[in-house]
Amino acid sequence: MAPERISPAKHPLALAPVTAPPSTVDGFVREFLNNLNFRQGVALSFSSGNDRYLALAETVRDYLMARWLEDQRRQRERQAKGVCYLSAEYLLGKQLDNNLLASGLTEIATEALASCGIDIDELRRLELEPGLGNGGLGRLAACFIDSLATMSVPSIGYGLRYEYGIFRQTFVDGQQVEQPDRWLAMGSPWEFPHPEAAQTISFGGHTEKYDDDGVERTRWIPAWNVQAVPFNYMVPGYQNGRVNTLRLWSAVATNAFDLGVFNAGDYAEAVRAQTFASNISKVLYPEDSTPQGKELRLQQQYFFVAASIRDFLDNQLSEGYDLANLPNRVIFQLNDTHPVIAVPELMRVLVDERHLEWADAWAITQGCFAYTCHTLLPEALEEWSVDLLGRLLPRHLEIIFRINEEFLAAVREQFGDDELRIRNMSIVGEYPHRSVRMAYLATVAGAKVNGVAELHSQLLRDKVLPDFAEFFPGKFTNVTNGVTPRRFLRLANPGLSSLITDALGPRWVTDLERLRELEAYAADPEFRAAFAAVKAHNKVRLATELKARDGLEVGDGHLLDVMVKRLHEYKRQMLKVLHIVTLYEGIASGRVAASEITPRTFVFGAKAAPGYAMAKRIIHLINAVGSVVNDDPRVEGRLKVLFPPNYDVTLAEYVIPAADLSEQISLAGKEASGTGNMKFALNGALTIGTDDGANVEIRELVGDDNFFLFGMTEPEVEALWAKGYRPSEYYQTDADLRRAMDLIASGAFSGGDRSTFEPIISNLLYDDRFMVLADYASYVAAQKTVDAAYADQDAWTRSAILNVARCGYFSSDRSMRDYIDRIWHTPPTP
Ligand code: 26W
Repeated sequence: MAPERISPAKHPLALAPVTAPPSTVDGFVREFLNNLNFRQGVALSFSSGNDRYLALAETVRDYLMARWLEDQRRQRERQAKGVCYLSAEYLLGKQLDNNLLASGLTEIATEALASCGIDIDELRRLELEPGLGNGGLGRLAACFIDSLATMSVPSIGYGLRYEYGIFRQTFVDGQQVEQPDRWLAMGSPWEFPHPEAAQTISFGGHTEKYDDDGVERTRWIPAWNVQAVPFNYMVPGYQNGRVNTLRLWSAVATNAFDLGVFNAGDYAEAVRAQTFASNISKVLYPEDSTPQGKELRLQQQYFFVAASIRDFLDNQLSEGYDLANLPNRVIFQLNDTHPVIAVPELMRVLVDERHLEWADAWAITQGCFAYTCHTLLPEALEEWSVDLLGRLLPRHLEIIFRINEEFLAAVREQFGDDELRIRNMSIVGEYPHRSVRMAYLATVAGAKVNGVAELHSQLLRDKVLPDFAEFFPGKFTNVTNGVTPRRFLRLANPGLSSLITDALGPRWVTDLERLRELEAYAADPEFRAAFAAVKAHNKVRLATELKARDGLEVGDGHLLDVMVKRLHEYKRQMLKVLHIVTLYEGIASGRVAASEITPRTFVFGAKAAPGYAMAKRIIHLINAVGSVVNDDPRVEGRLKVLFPPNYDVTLAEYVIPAADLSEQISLAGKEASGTGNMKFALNGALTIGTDDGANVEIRELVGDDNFFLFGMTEPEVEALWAKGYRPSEYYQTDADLRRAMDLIASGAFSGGDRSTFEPIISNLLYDDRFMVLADYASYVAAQKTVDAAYADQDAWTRSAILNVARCGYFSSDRSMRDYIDRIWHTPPTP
């Protein structure tokens, strides 16, 4: 909605540009007390912690507001080509510290609050992080929008404002129990609702053709609709005066309350529409690999993309904008297939509402979309049944059929009547039931298709979408993932940050490749000592946090061996468990002297999708092994297993800077990229990993001497699979493996009950789809080289420094530069 015309203002203040409050301690105190008194409506002496936190947040907002408003005005005025990032997930993490850092107010705020008798750290702890994502994909979206703002690239992030984010994980008798994530309960100071910009989103119904002055057109007669209300979130650039916008949509009923029905006494019916509507943005689907194909999920996807496209066309484009130029004005980046229904939606708007010719509309659409694939697991590729699509979005199904028809005609044109190829490439699949393959639709419509690491993009071309790579030669590219150094180094690791800044100056925060200059310092014993002291300090910080948070004790002076990521069989947490049980069994059986084992604390963090039974059983096993190992005097001081519940962005910010060893042990060819691997390396942890995803690029950059490689490569995995993989053979031939598996099967970790973990053992013996047993020996051998390496602390520290120095490439700023160069062509607007 273009800004409502208001008569020209006369008061000088109304004409003056919006200015931020004075960046002084006094200025901050005044702003803070104003917010506490006038916004929170309490006096300092009667205020609650939450009042003080909300007032602090509002104060930081006020300092960023001027930049934000100016940026919105500038972006709308300049009409420069921008990026619309469409993502069903944003795993943002806590906002306060990032916004303080971006506005350069951390010290002033700390001092200002202290002068009011307030410890800012206490307020930090009160913030609830918005868990609007599952894992890698959601966190990547958050890193990307941070980089776009810091690089002054005109962009908007669009998504869903789930009322309930990713579930809170608790453990009951070692088993995962999900609790609802009431992240909005204590207020949400970082969001700005704009009900005036609500969009009406339709569903269901039918379509009909009609004649429009001799032109046959189609109209959609929907059966019901809801309102999409936008909530704006600030996305501040790092100390560059820029603030981009994240616009998340929330669903409310068009007519939330039916007074007539209410007066007739049917209270439930009176609010049924509201309940029904708000369900759409009620909760995040907690799956991160296996789509459940639920109708509500498709409603969520269409809801936010339809609102986003309409919002962009109505509110970002200048009056009377010629849509033929749209590809020069915006690129809609599809964060996996979840938003791909945006393609038929834009076609519907251009053809049915703006009356463009089909061919013109299709040319525009192909120029406006690009698709990033984040997975290699066939079961993670979304397909929507033709029945469901036809019922919920009848017009979109018609459009998808026509897109497919024209696409297959072009395929026939090039390859002739190769029916098998046609069937393989059809966007509409026939078996087991008629369904729309969303990855195919995204590939056909997208100007570019990219994977998220070199190996992944290669496998996309060769294995997942080979026919499409052949048919669209120039369409496939790669952009290796990255992480924001603001949150995952500057904020999470202040000790290492000041060490780097002392050595190199402050520019590394926005130019991470400068870390390369640290290489020289690896040879400097003083720098090594300072570096090791920082790591030791981060370990104490983690130990304090885990003690306070979950009553867990980190082993003193232990090697911290960390595996934090979603629980999934392809990520092979079971390989880590078998290593721990091997070490434990060796000592418990007396075959290995405890003194021979490098003292280690194993830290796990992992949520399992609630419907993923095997993943939940593995969580149970990890906790069961932990409670036995942690209470066994024979391994006292040697082995500890910690599994703090509810791994999230905030816990990651404690764990990653403290880690010595980063576990990246997925089966080669399964992890698209990984981003935790990058965060660990940048924080001076050494990686033990397979040649999978971005591990390959990390190893290439840090050097083989500074990376513990093990396991099969992707081609070796394929070869073993082709040859026929019999996991039980490894059990029979490897005594250490057999002893470890037998100990688990014996009930030693389940009070003697052999049935508890039997499904895990039999799955490994007779299925083992992710070849845990095949890579076991190589893994355990690599872990021995880790022990040996760790014995030489100085060499270890030197290697850790080289990891930091050589991983500047993995900044999400570099990823953005690659997207701009290879896909978006949206240069920064300084
Ligand atoms: C519909 C169910 C569903 C939900 C989420 C299927 C797939 C997903 C995501 C694509 C899963 C995901 O988070 N993938 C991860 O994306 C990261 C960012 O690119 C990569 O680093 C990880 O390797 C990849 O597993």
